[in-house]
Amino acid sequence: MVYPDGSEHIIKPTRKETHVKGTKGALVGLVSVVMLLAGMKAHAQSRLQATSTTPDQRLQWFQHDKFGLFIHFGPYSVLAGEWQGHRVPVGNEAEWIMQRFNIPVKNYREVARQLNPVKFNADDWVSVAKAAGMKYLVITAKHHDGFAMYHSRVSDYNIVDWTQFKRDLVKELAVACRKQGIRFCFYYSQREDWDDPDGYGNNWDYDRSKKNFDRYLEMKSKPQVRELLTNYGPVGLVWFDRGLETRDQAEDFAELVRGLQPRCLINGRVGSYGQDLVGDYQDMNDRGMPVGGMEEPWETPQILNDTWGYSKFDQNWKPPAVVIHLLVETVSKGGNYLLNVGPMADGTMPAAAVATLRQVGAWMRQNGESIYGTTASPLPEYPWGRATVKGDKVYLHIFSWPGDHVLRVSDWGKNPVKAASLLVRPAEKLAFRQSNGTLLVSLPPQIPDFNDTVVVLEMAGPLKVDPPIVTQGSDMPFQLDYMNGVTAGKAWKRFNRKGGFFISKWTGPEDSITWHLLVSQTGSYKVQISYAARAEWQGGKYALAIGQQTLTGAVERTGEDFDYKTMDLGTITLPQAGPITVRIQPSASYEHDLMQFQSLELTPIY
Ligand code: H79
Repeated sequence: MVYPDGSEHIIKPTRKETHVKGTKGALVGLVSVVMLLAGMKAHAQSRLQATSTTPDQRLQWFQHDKFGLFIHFGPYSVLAGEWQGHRVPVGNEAEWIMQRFNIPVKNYREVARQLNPVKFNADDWVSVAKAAGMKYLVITAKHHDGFAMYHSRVSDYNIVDWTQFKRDLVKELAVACRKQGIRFCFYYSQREDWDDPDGYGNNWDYDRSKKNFDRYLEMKSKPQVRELLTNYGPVGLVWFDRGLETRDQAEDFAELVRGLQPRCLINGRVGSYGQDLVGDYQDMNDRGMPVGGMEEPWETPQILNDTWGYSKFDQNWKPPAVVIHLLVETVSKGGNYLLNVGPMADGTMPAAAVATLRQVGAWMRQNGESIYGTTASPLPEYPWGRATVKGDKVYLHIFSWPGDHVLRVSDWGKNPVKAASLLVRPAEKLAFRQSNGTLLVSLPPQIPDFNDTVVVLEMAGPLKVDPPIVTQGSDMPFQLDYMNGVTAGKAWKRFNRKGGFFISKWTGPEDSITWHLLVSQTGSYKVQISYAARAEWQGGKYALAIGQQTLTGAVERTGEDFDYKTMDLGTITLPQAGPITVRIQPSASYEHDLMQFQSLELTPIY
């Protein structure tokens, strides 16, 4: 298949699989020899580095497309939030109903038998995504309940062999996606399986002490992922959930995906939530939104009401404006918005969800230019809205229209503007002027779009914004972290379930974090740094420049990933009030990350 960007997506024939498996053994063997030779150092090197595509190439479409449709559909959709008179409260996930009421496997299996979405039409679902301006679709091929929504040869607990419906829903979606130009992707819960005595989660039917998780991985989870990557054409991404126990297990899954479809993306939840990223990009927590922009590719899974799987009780639908604002906010922070619909048991989508997505789509048809292909904006979150950026264009998204029809864009600096207009009325130029670092744009008196009116600014060059200034109250420490710091080189602002927001990926002196401080209290300061480092990163040197003074530090092992510790770096003196720069960077080039940086604290002492 050739994609619109000209790239080709090749699925390796299954024949090759055995080959990949064979070399994997050899590769692991090689890695262990290298590890023996080089001590712990090789440990930091993932065995996944030798693939035919780079993460940048794989991520191109994802970072351009921004907006995807998540679909949660399975036996839980039949129950629709109710089991024997017990209701899943609104606000809780209806697809968790089996676990919530400890429904015995034999009963849930009967529910699954009743799954018969007679009104299902793959083209209808895909056209809902298409009409909304979404570019990829992620279907739950198997959720935690263990039921496969495609024709699996691994287990007959699947929609074709188990139900009277007998159709391969995933296959029909894959075909419809290809026809309509939407990237086909699937969700697969690789660890949780409430139907299988060896999967995670079911402690009401099964004796957990007898659980053989390896058996589950080898006999069901991996073989099913293999089927899905072999029989359904090119897959845009695999959306794993809830992580795995060890890094090795996660790398096994990543290797399985790479071996079959080298261009297919892998989301961050393939690996343990307590460890650094194994996949291609990171997912926020369910419905999570970062504070400030992330520099690593990321996505937020979001819902239209308050559940993923359909609940007949939940009518708490977000209005189109809220969906548009969340999309814009996500994109303004460099992320992707994966928005869920839970279809009903008959195979149709709730009318309210479809209506909302159509309205979002109407907005996208007019304003898509301000979403697709944009990058994170360096401008702050404004009370009136958000900004997105593409090359020399800045898009100002107005969520709340100023009463005096003058839009005030603070923190603008001195960036020269060539022209301003509404995105939907390019011919009518808007008057603007700059005053003391604020850009003022004159808006028309009538609000063109109550959801979000976009003003496009044509610039003479890329937007440059002054770094944040970190100020100080009396006796207050300077707290220097990812939010107020500026990264350079490979140092990246990132997120991890356990690690929270942090900065890492820096390996050499050209990679740094800088803060701009305004000192008001002169005198002595205690300097402390908080970071996490694996054993094999121990001894890495870094330089910490505070104004004219430089401290050097050596990285100490703190434990596993994200086991942050706070270390004393000594005392310094800040003799003068006024601006100073603080910068931290690796002193030499390393084969590995310097550290997972959390914060630097300068505390006044007397
Ligand atoms: O598929 C959707 C969720 O079912 C899945 N991820 C999204 C994409 C998910 N897996 N785990 N979790 C979400 C987090 C689990 C939260 C829980 Fe609970 C809190 C499980 C038990 C308590 C929420 C509340 C679910 C049941 C009750």
